[in-house]
Formats: sequence, structure tokens, C-alpha cells
Amino acid sequence: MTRTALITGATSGIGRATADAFAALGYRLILCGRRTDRLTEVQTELSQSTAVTTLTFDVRDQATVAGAIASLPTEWQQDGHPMVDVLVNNAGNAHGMSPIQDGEVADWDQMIDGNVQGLLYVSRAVIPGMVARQRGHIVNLSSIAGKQTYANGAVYCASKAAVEALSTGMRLDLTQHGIKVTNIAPGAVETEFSVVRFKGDETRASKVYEGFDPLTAKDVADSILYAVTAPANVTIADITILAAAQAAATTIVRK
Ligand code: 8X3
Repeated sequence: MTRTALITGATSGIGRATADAFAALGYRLILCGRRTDRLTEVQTELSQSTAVTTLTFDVRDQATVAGAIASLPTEWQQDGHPMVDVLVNNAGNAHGMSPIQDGEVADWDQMIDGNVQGLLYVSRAVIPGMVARQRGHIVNLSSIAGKQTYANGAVYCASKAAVEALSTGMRLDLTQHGIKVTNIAPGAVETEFSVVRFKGDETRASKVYEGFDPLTAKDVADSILYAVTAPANVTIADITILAAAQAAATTIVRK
């Protein structure tokens, strides 16, 4: 039976690598992102191996999220619900890094609205269909930052701690409906993450990954695949994945 995965933040980084991994497994893909041109590029590429549709929205805008998911073509819906076997809540970012007393409120809003509210808005639009079908799998992208708070990162860490709590809460509510929930907590992954966090300062961003081999987006996608392809009687509840040189959120052995 063909399965369908909906991936947010699918045009780059972990989201893109996850799209590649699911395409290789023969999943149909609903790719979501903010940039239609980049979504179309990924769609063109992956359409060679599987059926792909795209939805353009910013996860922070609840009405747009709900409207876009409700607008899926009929072959991607069942009984008025989006037909999604696997939801990968990947969209999210860090914005700024500074002591709490200097934090930019606009940065805080971006992180709380995107990483927490956005994840909720997408989940709210997708989960009722999973409940109706009594099966599904939700993969939430948290972070080592959700388990270990570090200096100058209070709000980002808080947003990821919220994701951890939501993964646990979703599992409590949804296990009885045959829905698995996996929380993925990566450490340092070399993607656009740090460039966004440091607002385009590529030099500062590259220093984050200096002197060691960070995780790649594919490494994280592989861990998502591991959870999703586990046997029916197994839930992989939580995966913390670190670069071999990383011992904790702020402890990295650099050469
Ligand atoms: C990204 C990992 O350690 O930069 O979530 O917070 S970290």
C-alpha cells in the first residue's frame, strides 16, 4: 500500500533530506514550505521517483495552514481529511542568540510562533484524519536544546522543550488511536540553521561547525526513517542524535 508523508520545512536542510529519504522508500509526498519556487524545484526533482504535491504556507499563520491543507486535491484526501500516514513536523528555526535581558522580542515571537504554535497548527489540521483512520505516525523535530538549556539560548531552548512536552502529550492522547509519536532531538547539524540564527552572518555561522564533523541533514533523516520503518509493535519514542564529537549541547571536541 502506498503511504503518504507530509513534511514541513521541506525545501532545505533536514526537511529536504527527509523528503529524499521518503521518496526513495516510495512514499507519496506532501511538501510544505514558505517558498513556492523552492518547493517547485524539489517537486520537479522528486516527481521522477514518486507522486509529489506541494503546499505553500508559513506555519505561523493558522488560517493559511488550515486553508492550504484543506485545499489538497481529492486524491490526497479521504473522507474530508488529508490522507497523511506520516507527519514530519520539521519547520522551525533559531533567531538570534543573546542574554535574556538583551533579547529581541521579534526573535522570541518568531521562535515561539514557528517552533511551537506552527507545529500545533499543522498537527491540528492533520491529526483528525489519523484519528479517523486509527493509524499514523507523527515525527516532531526537537533538539538537544530541548533537553539541555544553554546560555544565550533561553527562548530557543524553551521552544524546543515545548516540542518535547508536545511529543509526550501527543503520545498520551493518540496511542489509543493507533498513532505513534517520535521525538527527534539532534545536536549540531550543518544546515542553514546557524546562518538563520545569526541573521546571515556566514562567518559566525561557520564557526559553529569548525574543527569537527557535524551531523548532516541526511544523518537526521536516516534517524527519522529508522523510527518510521520500525515494526508495527515498536514505537521509537525519542531519538537524541549527536555528532560523534559532541558530548552535550555545549560540549564539542574540536581539533
Ligand atoms: C540545534 C542544535 O545545539 O544549536 O537545535 O541548539 S543547537
